[in-house]
Amino acid sequence: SYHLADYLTYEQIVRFLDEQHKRSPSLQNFTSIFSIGNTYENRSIWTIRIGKPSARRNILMDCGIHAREFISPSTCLYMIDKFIDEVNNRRPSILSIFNIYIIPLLNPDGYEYAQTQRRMWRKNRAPNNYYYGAYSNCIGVDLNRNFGYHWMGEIFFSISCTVTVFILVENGASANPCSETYAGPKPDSESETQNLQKLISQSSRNWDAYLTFHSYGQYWIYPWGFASYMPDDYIELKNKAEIGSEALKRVNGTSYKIGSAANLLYESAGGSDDWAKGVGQIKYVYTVELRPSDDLNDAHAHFAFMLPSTFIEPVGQETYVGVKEFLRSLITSR
Ligand code: 0X9
Ligand code: ZN
Repeated sequence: SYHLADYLTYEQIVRFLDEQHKRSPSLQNFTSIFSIGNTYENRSIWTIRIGKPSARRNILMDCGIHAREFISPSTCLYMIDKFIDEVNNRRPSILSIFNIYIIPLLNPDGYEYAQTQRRMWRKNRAPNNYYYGAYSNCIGVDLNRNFGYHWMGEIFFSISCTVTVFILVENGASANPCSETYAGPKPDSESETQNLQKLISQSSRNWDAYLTFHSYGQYWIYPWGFASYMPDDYIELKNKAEIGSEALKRVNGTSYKIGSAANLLYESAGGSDDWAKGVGQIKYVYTVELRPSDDLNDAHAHFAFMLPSTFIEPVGQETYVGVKEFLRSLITSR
């Protein structure tokens, strides 16, 4: 296995995936690497699948939707390394049951920009100069506001037969291209959004779970984000989140809070999680907000998005254990 001492660049991540792919058994297709499509700046969004030939069920995870959340891609890379250790070993494991698809960096344009130009960049790097809607010099769409399930939290009131009043309720998403939470000119407008949706929609795969890793705050959250009511099956989602977060805590004592996105954090429409559940019809959907805690009594809270690279290992280690225990709990339930 590999020691992740620093936050890698996009180029280094591409090389890392290639090396990981090469160290898995060459005769059998235990791992494969493919691109789900390109970004606005034409970078490939790389994905790795890890699983033994007998694996029939599928799990999807992504990292790096938000550019500045560096601990997220590093945690996906850490988990890739550990899952490949595991697929290489001869004992039966969850990888005999699940193919795990991991997208370590969904927003490489934003990530590259955050690493080289502006550390606190959050959005993608698409310009906002279309000829419908307002022209703006501001760049970037918040990909986690762009997914077309209750996008912008829109509510239509039909008054009589002819007049429709369109009321925008800004559920944590903005119509202003200069905002950090700009939802885009229309739902699903961004290529990063569309590429993830295409992967989820490929009907040949039936996804058991979708986990999307963000930072920060130490939350293991389930839908919905667009409104504060709960999915019908939220008890099951909550139970599995508890299994994962309890295992995670046993590693380094890190505690996570569990709840629905709108209740635990704030209402915000257009998230990849809401889309995965509402449109993609995936049952177990979670946004995991990694370290640090956002509790100001916590010694590490002040690091916020700038978690030092010394945290890559402990965060990766505990998250891997939590995710694995969560996956194990899925084996018997279906
Ligand atoms: O606001 C977000 O997009 C996420 N938090 S972050 O600090 N990483 O930006 C939370 C997303 C929760 N899910 C939904 N609101 N759908
Ligand atoms: Zn985020």
